[in-house]
Amino acid sequence: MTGRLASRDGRGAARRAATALLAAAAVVGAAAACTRRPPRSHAVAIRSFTFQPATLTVALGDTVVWTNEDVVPHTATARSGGWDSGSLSTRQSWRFVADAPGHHQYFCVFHPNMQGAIEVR
Ligand SMILES: [Cu+2]
Repeated sequence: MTGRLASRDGRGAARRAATALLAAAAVVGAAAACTRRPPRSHAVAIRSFTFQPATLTVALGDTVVWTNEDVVPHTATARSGGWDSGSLSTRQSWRFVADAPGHHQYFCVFHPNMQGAIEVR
């Protein structure tokens, strides 16, 4: 009687362990199937005549949002000519969706010494 009960408990424990293993395998499988993360948004502050951060690495599909925190207008303008925020006044924002991989160097047309770079991977 005691032996049979112990044996039955043993089978139950084995079944529970097997269930736990299957659950763990399902979690690992789900993680592997979901390697692409949803798009993110990255903020670049234009502050004290600098882009902060000056360099940024983002994933394809991510958005970069520049916000002018200075009291004078600035731009975020690609050296390639591919994109341009136009003049951003105080507290104005402009967003860019990183839709092509590559290295984007940009600057402010009003203050060309203001420079930044976006790396899209
Ligand atoms: Cu500027």
